Amino acid sequence: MKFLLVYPSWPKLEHQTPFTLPPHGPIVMAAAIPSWVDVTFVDENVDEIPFDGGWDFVGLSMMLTSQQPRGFAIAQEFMSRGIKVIAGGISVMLHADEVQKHVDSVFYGEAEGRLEEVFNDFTNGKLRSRYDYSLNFPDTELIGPARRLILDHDKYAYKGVRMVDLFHASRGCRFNCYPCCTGYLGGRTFRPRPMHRVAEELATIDNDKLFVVDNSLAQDKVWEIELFKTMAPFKKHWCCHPIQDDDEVLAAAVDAGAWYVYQGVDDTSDFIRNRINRYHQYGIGVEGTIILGTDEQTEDDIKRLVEFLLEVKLDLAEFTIMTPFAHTKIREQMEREGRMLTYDPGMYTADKVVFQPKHMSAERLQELYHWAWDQFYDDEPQTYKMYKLHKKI
Ligand code: B12
Repeated sequence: MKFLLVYPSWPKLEHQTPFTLPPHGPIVMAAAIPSWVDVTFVDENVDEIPFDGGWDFVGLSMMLTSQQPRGFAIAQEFMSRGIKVIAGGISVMLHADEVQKHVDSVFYGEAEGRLEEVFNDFTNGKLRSRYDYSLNFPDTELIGPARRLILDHDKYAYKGVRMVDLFHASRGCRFNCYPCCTGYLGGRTFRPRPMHRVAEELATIDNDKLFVVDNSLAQDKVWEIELFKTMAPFKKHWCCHPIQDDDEVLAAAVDAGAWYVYQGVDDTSDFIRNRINRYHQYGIGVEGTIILGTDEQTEDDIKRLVEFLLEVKLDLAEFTIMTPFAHTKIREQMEREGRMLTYDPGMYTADKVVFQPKHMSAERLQELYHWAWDQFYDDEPQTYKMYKLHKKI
């Protein structure tokens, strides 16, 4: 049976350096597909979709809300050829009812241990319109090494440098931060993968650079140190979301090859300044992920924030406009206060204003977004800062 798994393209952030990272959800999902299925994968961010490849069944994997308009057009192309389409992934879980209108079947939840049933149903002509495993997380022991061989690795390079490979050591998140929906998706209980499974997967990765995509590594100190000890022998350089601010943890992270972290920076507090200094003291770089347009920020605060980022010598900065994505605390607040301006998924790219800001007009926030990128990278362009970060390793 010929199954085509498609990852629809999405627009990059305006101002962002145009490189593409390899996808993660689709290759983790593909590892759970029964061995009797012949799988081909296409990432439309780097390749053309082979619509007429003689496919029996098509899967759409969608991570971002902004992938949906393209995803639905792709589904339509295949369905008009009489081919059944199933959709899964983060964006499908966040918008299941909407997605349901555009595909034959919606898969809601994590795929491990569930796909034998889906493919058997399809083969027997009994594909269901919805597979709902939202409240039923699989045992993390079932998460095998992601199926990286279905990726065309040559497509994921920038100026001749191979991009990171994505990898995860846990699911779920015990934090519940205002702009984030991961607690809704993977549950508020931290679910680590068994260390022998982590090591098994690391042994299959031929790239020396990784992005550890776990929501936050700072979930459990004992686990974090054990993870770093497991990673150390593989001699990778890796970036990740926040690491716990603790000497023992940071030292273990450095031993294991910590390269840089993505650190949310929404204000100019001493807490944030100290956090950045501590990473730097340990030789760990910091890419700030900066959300513009929170209710706490006036126009002056945004200007001060960008000065602060230069002062604390952030290695890189990624600015986004606050976006009240579905199933987040900030979305609930904006809806309660009647401040949502649009629900058009194509606008949810994180570089467009989709809500009414508290202290300025939507137009002014949009202008400040462009200003922030230009101002931060005025002296040293993004490509040069990226080059410096790469030179560290
Ligand atoms: C990796 C990642 C990225 C990578 C993606 C690389 C790539 N090429 O795809 C990068 C860094 C590019 C990225 C960018 C962004 N991201 Co991001 N990202 C993630 C992250 C951290 C991990 C996703 C992941 O790998 N999960 C683990 C995998 C295994 O889980 P999964 O995808 O759900 O897959 C499982 C199931 O869903 C299922 N499945 C998946 N596909 C399919 C298909 C079928 C057919 C079936 C049956 C099943 C199935 O099987 C899998 C195994 O069980 C998530 C947060 C999180 N922890 O989930 C945010 C997340 C997806 N990102 C988010 C956001 C906001 C962004 C940005 C918009 C803004 C930003 N700067 O963060 C930007 C994009 C900006 C732009 N316009 O370019 C939001 C989503 C918001 C939304 N509703 O759109 C998330 C949820 C984080 C959050 N804070 O809320 N991101």
